Amino acid sequence: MLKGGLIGCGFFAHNHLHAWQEIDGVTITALCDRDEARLKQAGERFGVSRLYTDAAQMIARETLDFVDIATTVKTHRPLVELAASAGLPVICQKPFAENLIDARAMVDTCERAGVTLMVHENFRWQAPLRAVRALLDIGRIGEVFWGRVSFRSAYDVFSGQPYLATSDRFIIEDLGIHMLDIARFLFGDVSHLSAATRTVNPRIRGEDVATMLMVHESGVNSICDCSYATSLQEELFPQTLLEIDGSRGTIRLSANYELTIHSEGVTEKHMVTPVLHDWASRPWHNIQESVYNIQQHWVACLASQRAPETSGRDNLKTMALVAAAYQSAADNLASVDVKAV
Ligand code: NAD
Ligand code: 89V
Repeated sequence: MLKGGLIGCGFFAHNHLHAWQEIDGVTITALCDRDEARLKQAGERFGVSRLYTDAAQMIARETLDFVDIATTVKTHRPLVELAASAGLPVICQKPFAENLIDARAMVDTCERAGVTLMVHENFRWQAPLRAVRALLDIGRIGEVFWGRVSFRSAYDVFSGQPYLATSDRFIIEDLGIHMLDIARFLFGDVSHLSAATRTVNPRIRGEDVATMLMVHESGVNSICDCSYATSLQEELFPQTLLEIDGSRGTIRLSANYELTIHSEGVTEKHMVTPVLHDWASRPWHNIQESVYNIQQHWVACLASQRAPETSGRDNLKTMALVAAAYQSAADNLASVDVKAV
């Protein structure tokens, strides 16, 4: 049985903890949070009695097989480095780092220490997105030449995650990062990117609308568009919609998980509704299912000594897209050579 220690018992960590409880071969034996009330509440809710307000103490006193970091971004680098210095495999929530310098340093530190590092970049683990990727892999629509990854909503994310309203950077760093990672997952790595941003909601500090245009190394052209200022007749939070055009047809992932495949003149429709785990709640169940999926993948990777799909090194490429998007938006939609970022 793998023993994990979780650092950061806030809003999102409860999803990690529920998922760990459901996955075979793993158990969370210790929790850490600087906030004693949150720590105690999580300990009671998940039946964990080894509680720490200091991560270094937890790592020194416990016998752990890995560390799961679910704090916000500013603490990621010191905590990842702490785990690596103790020789422990480590999971780190997204956004992995505030900048590429920190991100590269964290990857180097873990590689030097010989510890596995996975970024908890879970959106690509959503079942509907995996279903689309499987169709692309078998060539259902021929050679893909165009794609769109879209997330448009007016959901009040700030009530659960108040820090999102006060950070200088908002939607690209928090949500666009998922969209960019999905674009990489579906269409491959990116050579050039241009972006434009807007701040529509006057009560927040960062940008809440972003549109990114990419040229992928595969030749695919794609658009990632995201907004938290878009009030639709039907609120679709937190669904990611897809449009993909290929030489033999098209794939659309539309509202409420309706998948349409139009290939060689024949149209098929399927529902690819996410599983509702018994601890999950709508509309978050889509994300909650992906948390379970990525953590199950982590356990399988540790067992087979495989690099996780969203390893730290892999995530540097998604981080580079985030940096390129802010760079382009600040420079009037300039085309950014992603390798030079
Ligand atoms: P939060 O502020 O609710 O929780 C973070 C917790 O970490 C707090 O309780 C805080 O006291 C604790 N903490 C901070 N530094 C610490 C340290 N050095 N040692 C111990 N405890 C420490 O934040 P949240 O909303 O749960 O977000 C956490 C992370 O999860 C963020 O990076 C966010 O972007 C990410 N997130 C991911 C998803 C997803 O789907 N992948 C969804 C929501 C949030
Ligand atoms: O997944 C996330 O990172 C979240 C949310 C989907 C709410 O933007 O912050």
